[in-house]
Amino acid sequence: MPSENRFILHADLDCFYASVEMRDNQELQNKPVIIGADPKEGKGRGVVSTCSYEARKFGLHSAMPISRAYRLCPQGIYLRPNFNKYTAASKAVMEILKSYANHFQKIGIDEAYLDVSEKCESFEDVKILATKIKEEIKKSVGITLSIGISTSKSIAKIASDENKPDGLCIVPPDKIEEFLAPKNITRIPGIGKKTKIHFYKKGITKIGDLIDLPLPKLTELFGKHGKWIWKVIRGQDTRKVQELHEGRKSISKERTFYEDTSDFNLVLSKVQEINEKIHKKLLEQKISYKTITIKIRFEDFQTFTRSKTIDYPICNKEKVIKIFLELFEEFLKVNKKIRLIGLKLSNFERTAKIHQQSLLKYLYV
Ligand code: TTP
Ligand code: MG
Repeated sequence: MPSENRFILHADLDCFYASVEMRDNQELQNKPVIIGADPKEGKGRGVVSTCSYEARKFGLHSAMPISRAYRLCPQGIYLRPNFNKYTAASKAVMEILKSYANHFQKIGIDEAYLDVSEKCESFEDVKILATKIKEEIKKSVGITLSIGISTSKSIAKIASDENKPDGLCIVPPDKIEEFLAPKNITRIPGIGKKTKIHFYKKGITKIGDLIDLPLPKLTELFGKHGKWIWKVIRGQDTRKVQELHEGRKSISKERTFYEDTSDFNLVLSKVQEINEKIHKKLLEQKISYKTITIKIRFEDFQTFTRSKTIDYPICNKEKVIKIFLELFEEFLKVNKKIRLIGLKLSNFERTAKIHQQSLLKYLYV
């Protein structure tokens, strides 16, 4: 289906953990509620997991050291997380969201994409549907969420953040450029803290600075990022809404170093970073794998892959690192710098196929 004929929703719960706590204790409503480590009157270690919108007015946000949060907002109500409650609330929300979608994809504990192209004919239809979804979740789970709607996943995601909390933001194709222009480039998925520096150096900070650049110019400046950006800002991100396991046989990620390197610790830390990301997705979707493949590209572009297949499906990031080290060993003696490193996990099995509960626990350490 051409991307302009799709209707994609991105749903994201508002200050999720804090919302659940406020739902369960009326006294917390409209107060600065902070979920995270114990602040110990400013001496505590650890970070803020999330906080209510009241607390955000004091400058608090996720991942902020709890000691700093306490200094900024000593009158806040500081609570330890209660994950069982959040998991139950997430499950209830996801079931409702899924029931409204033609295609559904859960992302993490409080986010999901819905493709509703087969049940809606216009943005007006989608708006009615989104309003209904919001009402049902509020009524049966007791918390609010924000929904972004557009014709692609990336624009829907940016839109869900637009009018938080309890927001609804619709971006039809002819409004995409206008919607994106004033936003910082880091709102484009894939442009993180590190990549943004490359853009800033070229005087590009806002998405509007990119809109008039033709595709060849963008690829010349930013390589594969250029092509991706060009597509995203035109609403041409054609990624499907689908669970990871649907039609997918492997998951892989690779990283090119900013400068070719012979520092093994750097290589290993990149692999660990990739490994964490991949496992986050696999764990969410309860997928295990039997084959681990590594990819190495040297400074002269010579590229090698090495694989190992084990007898039983696992989902164990420590084991992957062990196998990586095993497979990498033969390259330790190569007297060339490394340009790229990659990791692929394949030969998938849905966890449901593994029957032994005790084994399951062992595999998901
Ligand atoms: P988010 O959706 O990023 O944040 P949020 O739902 O709290 O707030 P927003 O209204 O801006 O969407 O994350 C969902 C939950 O994940 C959040 O409630 C707590 C948890 N989380 C952490 O524990 N640490 C973190 O650094 C982040 C970002 C989230
Ligand atoms: Mg959220």
